[in-house]
Amino acid sequence: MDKKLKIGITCYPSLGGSGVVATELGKLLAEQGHQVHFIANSIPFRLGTFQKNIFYHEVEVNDYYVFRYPPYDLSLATKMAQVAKSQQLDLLHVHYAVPHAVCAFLAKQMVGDGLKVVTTLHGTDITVLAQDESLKDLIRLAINESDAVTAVSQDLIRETVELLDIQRPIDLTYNFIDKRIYYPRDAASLRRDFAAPDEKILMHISNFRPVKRTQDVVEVFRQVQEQVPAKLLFVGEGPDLPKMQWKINDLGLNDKVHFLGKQDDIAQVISMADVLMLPSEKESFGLVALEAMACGVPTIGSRAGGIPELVLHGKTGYLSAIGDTQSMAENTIRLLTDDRLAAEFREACLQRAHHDFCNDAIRHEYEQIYYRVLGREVPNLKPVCG
Ligand code: GMT
Repeated sequence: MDKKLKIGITCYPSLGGSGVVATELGKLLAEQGHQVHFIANSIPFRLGTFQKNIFYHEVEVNDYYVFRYPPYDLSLATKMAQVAKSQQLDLLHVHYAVPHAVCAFLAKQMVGDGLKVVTTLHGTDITVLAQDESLKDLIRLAINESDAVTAVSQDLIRETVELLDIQRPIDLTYNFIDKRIYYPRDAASLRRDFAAPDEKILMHISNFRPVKRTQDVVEVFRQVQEQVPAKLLFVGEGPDLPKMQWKINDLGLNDKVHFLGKQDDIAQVISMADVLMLPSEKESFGLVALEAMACGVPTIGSRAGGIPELVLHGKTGYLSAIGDTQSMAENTIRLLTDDRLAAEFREACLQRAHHDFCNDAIRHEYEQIYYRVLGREVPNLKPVCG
């Protein structure tokens, strides 16, 4: 019997951790011989060049003039059902509950119970959107009707259960990194472009939304650079960018802060940094902290959401209460001024990232879930982790 699966994956294809995780998982599954069909409104940005066993189906939206808001969700649900039928998919794995889990539920109504649905909750689909009365009941329905639900941290499971009064089991499946991509790169020459030899580099990478508290990053940096020669590099783009620029200008820090924009090769960029700043208000996991950890860079962050499950306080970084910029600055200074401590943290980061969040092991966890919902025996697919 052919034990390989045909899997439809839907995610947000542009910048964002959930899209990155979904795309990297799809690539890993394809490497294992499964057929992976991405169903989305554009090609996921991390998909890269052609890879065997990967297919892409674009959702076309009907924008008939009576629609004030063209119904993307309905077109996506229909496309999911069409692809499921034409490609004989075993299951749909949807990332981010809104609207993807709801669309998968609709697709299943069209196709029949043979099509299984696995939903992965990533963060604000619960912590923000499930608080919205206009969406709450729909998200609860989509979660309850999925054949399996996974979440990327224990804290996200707790919040889902509490906010939506969910009784069904939710599997914990952490995010992962690919150690073929995320390892300490030689960044000496790139580093020289931004910092003098005696200067340290602080870095923040995100989509600059209010939950990221980028103003705290600037405030921490203001305190740090008064005691340690340093530069601050921002990577990404997003709605808070103008506010950040005003604050940097007001503080007279223009010559010490650089904006690099969106970057593709995050491992190369992170490898320049001495610390990653992640002072978020909400953060179900913090994929960027894992990417930094895998490159040997510790995180200075907040104790929001699932961050403490990833960043070990005093070992792979330092965590403080949300908004406590003074404590964050003190921790940063401690790490930047003690070379022995920094080397210990770097080693602990590499160990933890490459052993506890190995892509092969997490891919195997997802496969076990797939075979379970299909009621099939799990083939022997032992992960290979270093
Ligand atoms: O939930 C979001 O805000 C969007 C989502 C994304 O697509 O980037 O981010 C979430 O999912 C990531 C991947 O699982 C996690 O690493 C992020 O922590 C999480 N973001 C938040 O919880 C704010």
